[in-house]
Amino acid sequence: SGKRLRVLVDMDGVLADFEGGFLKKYRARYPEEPYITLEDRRGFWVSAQYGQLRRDLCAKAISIWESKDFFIDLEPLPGGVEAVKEMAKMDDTDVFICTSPIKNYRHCPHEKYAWVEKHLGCDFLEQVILTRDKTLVTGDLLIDDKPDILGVEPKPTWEHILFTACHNKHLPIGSSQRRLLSWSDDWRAILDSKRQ
Ligand code: BVP
Repeated sequence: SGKRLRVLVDMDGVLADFEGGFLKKYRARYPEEPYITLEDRRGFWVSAQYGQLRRDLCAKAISIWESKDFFIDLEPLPGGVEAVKEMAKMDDTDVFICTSPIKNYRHCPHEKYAWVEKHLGCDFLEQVILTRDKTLVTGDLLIDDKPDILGVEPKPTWEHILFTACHNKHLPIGSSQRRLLSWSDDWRAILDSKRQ
């Protein structure tokens, strides 16, 4: 079997429960304000949907993930940490965590590294890629819950596998786009389909 397989795995919404963590802390901080249940979430941007609910709720939503301890406190999504650890042990396979930090850098980049150390171990810190443009990163697969992954490179090397999340589960699946429904779904078959 030919060259090594390189898998890029997103963090928020794929390994870490951004949506659940957001809703819990938003409701605790703003108990009198309206909120959007995970069942009613539509669109990748939480801030945009809260802004549509009421104009001032956009800033209140942003205040949640800009707060200290938001990213480090995120719970792992079921099976994600186990899958990534297993993937990393497979022959001829390189796994990287590929995640976009928010532009307010006070806490987020630090806490993303701390989360990886806490849940995957300090050896895994070698595998972290923080970038606002994932199209510049080369790989065979990118497992990510964001439906549209755009950047300066018009032809990224990876195949985007859409990881199902509350905000994207109603989207019609594009002609050729493949999905991973959860970490209980057959991620090994998706990896095998890319091996030479
Ligand atoms: O750091 C996360 C949270 C943030 O964008 C980043 C998405 O990274 P990837 O999952 O693509 O790697 N984020 C920001 C906003 C609004 C900002 Br204004 C949002 O609504 N949702 C969201 O995830």
